[in-house]
Amino acid sequence: MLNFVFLGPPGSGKGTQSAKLIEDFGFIHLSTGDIFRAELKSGSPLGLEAKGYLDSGQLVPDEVVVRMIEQKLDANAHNAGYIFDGFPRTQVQAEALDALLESKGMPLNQVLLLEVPDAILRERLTERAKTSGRSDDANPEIIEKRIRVYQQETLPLTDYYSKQEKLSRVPGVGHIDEIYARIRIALSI
Ligand code: B4P
Repeated sequence: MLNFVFLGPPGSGKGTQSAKLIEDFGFIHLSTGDIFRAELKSGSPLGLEAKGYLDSGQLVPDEVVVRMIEQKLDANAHNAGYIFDGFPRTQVQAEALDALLESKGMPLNQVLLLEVPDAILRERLTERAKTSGRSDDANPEIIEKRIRVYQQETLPLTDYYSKQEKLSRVPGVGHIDEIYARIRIALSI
């Protein structure tokens, strides 16, 4: 079992690379962004609660995110392991994930940081807006907000995971397959 976190700014390719890893290795994918968008689409109370945060590029409150992950982990006991994609995004979430995994006797093996310069993130998200229908991709101000929130709230987690000796930095610019090869080397799979 291999459990790891994908850390990276919005548009760094966390979802793109997760899809390839799932296909090849059968990991369970826990993408908090995907889950919120699915809940929103189904009109559930959780989706309605998250909507304002997603639309404005802000983070959904920690207690909501942690509660949701707790439920998904319980519902998904699995051997191959978990990809935590876009979670944790704050120190509170990182500590909650450590506690949750410890309570289940599951290790967090590694944390991969996908590094991509801001200018390329802006290009990718603006391009994705043409097909994704995502309101948070369609507005340049919201994109800037998401990048700022990442730098303020999420980037400090690199220190947290460096201290645990779990952080691997992966350059996230280049062809998707090239980046995938780097990730496989980093994970030794
Ligand atoms: P997420 O769904 O996590 O969205 P993301 O960061 O925009 O996407 P990702 O990095 O996965 O990029 P992708 O592979 O799609 O978050 C959305 C929102 O949900 C947040 O703003 C927040 O409100 C909320 N949320 C989520 N998790 C939360 C949490 N834990 N706590 C609180 N709030 C939370 O790639 C982007 C684009 O680039 C795609 O179009 C792709 O095709 C392209 N691309 C990828 N790799 C490429 C490459 N190598 N070259 C060229 N293009 C590439």
